[in-house]
Amino acid sequence: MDIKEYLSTQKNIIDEALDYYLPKAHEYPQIIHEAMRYAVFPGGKRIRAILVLAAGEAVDGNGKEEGLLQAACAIELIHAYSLIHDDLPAIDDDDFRRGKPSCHKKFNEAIAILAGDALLTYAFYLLSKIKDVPEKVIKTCEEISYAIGTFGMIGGQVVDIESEGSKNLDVPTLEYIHTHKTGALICTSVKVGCILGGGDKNQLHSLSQYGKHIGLTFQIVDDLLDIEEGGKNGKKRKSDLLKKKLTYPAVYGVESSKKQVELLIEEALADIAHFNHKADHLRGIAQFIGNRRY
Ligand code: GRG
Repeated sequence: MDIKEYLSTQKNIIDEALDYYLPKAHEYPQIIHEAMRYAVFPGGKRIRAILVLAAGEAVDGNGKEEGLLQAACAIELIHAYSLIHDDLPAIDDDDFRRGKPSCHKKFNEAIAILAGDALLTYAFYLLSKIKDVPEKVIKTCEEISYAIGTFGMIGGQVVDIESEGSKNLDVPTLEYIHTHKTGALICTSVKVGCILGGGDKNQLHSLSQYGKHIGLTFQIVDDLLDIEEGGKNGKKRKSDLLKKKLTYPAVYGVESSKKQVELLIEEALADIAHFNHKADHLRGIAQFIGNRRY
């Protein structure tokens, strides 16, 4: 299996589905639908959505493809919302995202805030449309809403903002920020794939561990890319160094951070070692996350 080929094929599937599910740009009031689509297309790696599909495959979710795809798109819309809000002047104040003006620069702040809110709202509308037993759909909504709320992504973002500029290199705070701000949505993507794919309790536990390990890895690698590429990762985005952010390389140094990435990927692979070949895509994604250059 060539992981790059797999990721590219899956990204196309996700892009087509997002285009199908999202309100069309010409629908009234046009500006909000244009802004939503502007933030979603052309996308990034779509890694969270791909994780939903790969986790569904790992638990042999045959016949569950449509629900998995809807959940994958919902998670990608939530990711897009978080990026719009993250770029706002009140948060990270970034003028560029994915190589083009960020949403508030292209439109204006009010529309960007509302486009983020609209993507978040639409994500749950999409989840409510999944045709599966109600318990699974409710469990999926519970899982996602918890992961992106104050005990997950928003909690991580709040602590990140609060710790900005702090001179204390506090390791527990750093871990909290990484596992919540970035890790929670990544981990929940894997768990949702398992739930909607029909995985059992033991599989959910193993995949949850895998999700935690790759989620933390994802942000450490992001920190490393930010340093190595001098902030180029976001294409003209302000680097973490400039923002005096608490990052892994700032606390542990570059070499030790790279070592931790290697160890975390080994742990992620060990978490799913007892799964059969249907988890090979999850294995490939873990390695991709550890080695990614973008
Ligand atoms: C309600 C104000 C408000 C905020 C919501 C903004 C926010 C909470 C959380 C921020 C979460 C965030 C932006 C985390 C950064 C995670 C990260 C590394 C993003 C980049 O992800 P990639 O590399 O991006 O997957 P692509 O472009 O590939 O999709």
